[in-house]
Amino acid sequence: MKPPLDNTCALIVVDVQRDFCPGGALAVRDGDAVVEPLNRCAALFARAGAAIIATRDWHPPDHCSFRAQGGPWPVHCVRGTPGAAFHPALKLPSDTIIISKAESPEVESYSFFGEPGLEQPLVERGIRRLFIGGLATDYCVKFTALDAAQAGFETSVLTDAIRGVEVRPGDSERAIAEMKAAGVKRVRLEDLAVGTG
Ligand code: VGL
Ligand code: ZN
Repeated sequence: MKPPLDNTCALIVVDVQRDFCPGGALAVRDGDAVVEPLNRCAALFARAGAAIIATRDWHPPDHCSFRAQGGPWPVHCVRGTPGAAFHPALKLPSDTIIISKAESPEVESYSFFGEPGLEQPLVERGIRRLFIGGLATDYCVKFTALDAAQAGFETSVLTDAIRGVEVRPGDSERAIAEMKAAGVKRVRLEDLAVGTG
């Protein structure tokens, strides 16, 4: 029996931004397929009194992860540009907590927990269970989930609300295996529709 969703839970919607969706600067194949399931999750979590957090990759124009600076990626998610905006169909409640990451030029951060202490406000709110979905399975979703588990949260990845970059084919599968080995649970949306609603 799974405990129902309640205010000890939080949904983390990772980087559902235009640049990671088809047509974007660093498009993830089928990246926009996460929008609809995450919209349903957000509604479910809001109804259960759970917190909703949305992260966004929010780079300065000269970020170290860009090729011109010697990094691996094309320019993407430059703060304030249309490519850095959330996917237009993503529906988040007005009290969603928005966390920007990888904001300083010289630091890459694939994880929500990139800066020390970011888990503290969650702990103080009594949040113990984190459910993670979004983009990309093999980068920001993976590192956020690994850090969450490491920080002591009961951590689940929403397997039908994630998609990977797949720089090498199989990266997403390997990322899921790594998360599993670190104690991250795999949860499908249909498993979440619990409680009395
Ligand atoms: C991401 C590559 C570069 C991600 C961010 O959100 O997974 N991937 N920057
Ligand atoms: Zn980035």
